[in-house]
Amino acid sequence: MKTLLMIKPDIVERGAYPEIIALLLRNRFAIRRMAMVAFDRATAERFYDVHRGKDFFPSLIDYMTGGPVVALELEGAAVVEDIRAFIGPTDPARAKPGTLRFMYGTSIQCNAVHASDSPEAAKKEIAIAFGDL
Ligand code: FUP
Repeated sequence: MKTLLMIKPDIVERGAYPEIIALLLRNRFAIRRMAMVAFDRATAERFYDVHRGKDFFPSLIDYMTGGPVVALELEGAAVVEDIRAFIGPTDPARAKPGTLRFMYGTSIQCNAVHASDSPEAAKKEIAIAFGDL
């Protein structure tokens, strides 16, 4: 099973992404591919298609296109649920110590990382992030 973890632009901008990669490796997540990618608006909108029309959508797209992200393809038997547990809930204020969003998130929007929420979403999101045809 594969999934996508994405480190968001403000974390990349402030140079904290190597720490997150180190934490992933420490926690024995297997990284299969990794790339720094600058999303254009159309690509970011396709990535967050399920949120199109919501009030936070324009702001989310501004944020996600504000600088490059680091995309990581992870592989493991239960990696979709394991990485979701490791990042914590969407709102960093509700996240538990030890989770990436607790450690690096500053608001619901600036919550440090994204991880696919199902194997189907992972397939779509990996293809978008890595530009697979
Ligand atoms: P998650 O699966 O935890 O990334 O959360 P969602 O798919 O619900 O939301 C995707 C992204 O939309 C979040 F990471 C941040 C943004 N968002 C907001 O900015 N405000 C909200 O109220 C909800 C989500």
